[in-house]
Amino acid sequence: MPVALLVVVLGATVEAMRDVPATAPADALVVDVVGHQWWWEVRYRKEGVTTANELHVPVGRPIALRLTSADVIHSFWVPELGGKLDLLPDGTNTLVLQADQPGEYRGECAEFCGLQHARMRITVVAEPAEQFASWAAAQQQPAAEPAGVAARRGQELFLGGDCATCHALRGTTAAATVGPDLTHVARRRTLGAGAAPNTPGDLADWVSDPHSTKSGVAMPATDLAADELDAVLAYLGALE
Ligand code: HEC
Ligand SMILES: [Cu+2]
Repeated sequence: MPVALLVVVLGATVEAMRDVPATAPADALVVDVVGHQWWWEVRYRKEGVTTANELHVPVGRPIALRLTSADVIHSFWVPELGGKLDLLPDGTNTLVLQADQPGEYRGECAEFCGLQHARMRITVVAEPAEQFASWAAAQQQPAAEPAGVAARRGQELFLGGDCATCHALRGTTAAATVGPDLTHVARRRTLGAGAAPNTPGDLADWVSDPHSTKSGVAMPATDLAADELDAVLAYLGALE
């Protein structure tokens, strides 16, 4: 009995493995996904879009994820979309997936990668082609110009201080890639790879001390004075 059962399971496994394409179809949307401790960098190179912890995809089109890592081994896993593949620091693995239904699919890092491994989540947002196209068009825009005195001061503080040594804001002088691209941060659903929802209160907590939300993150607590922090928050909160 056990032998017969194993043979059946083996047969089913081989069949399933055949269904997982090894190479990307020609019409696939190519997205680079880079694992970091503990967040996901998401780049649509051809479209000129960079974001984090959120993978937007058009429904019904194959997506070729080019997976790599900036540090240790991570693993991309979105159970409802199938497939699980490692992100290696010294190579690129390609995972092809497709969402047939619009919706949000939760995923996570499936390889222990350090202290906050459990808070390394990713959301796949599958939307109809036109909606995806308008999302991408909005993401291609440079960071919104600050409106108002507080936001303008916030931008100066951001660009002149520590923030710009780790983060990028397209259209400004900030171009660092240590942390997530913040060009359209106000549009994202979560902060810190799913560690907190992206509300004004959580954003304030995160910027003043990210370790209270996600201890051990590679971002220091800020040394900005209270009014400076408010200005930076006014600026970031408007980066739609
Ligand atoms: C030493 C590098 C470093 C500095 C300096 C730094 N950050 Fe970060 N920041 C990071 C990293 C790394 C993350 C991602 C952490 C994670 O999710 O594990 C991050 C995440 C964030 C996020 C959440 C983004 C998201 O989509 O989840 C915001 C907002 C942010 N930083 C704002 C700021 C601001 C404002 C400053 C300046 C006051 C700043 N950071 C300074 C490295 C840095
Ligand atoms: Cu990981």
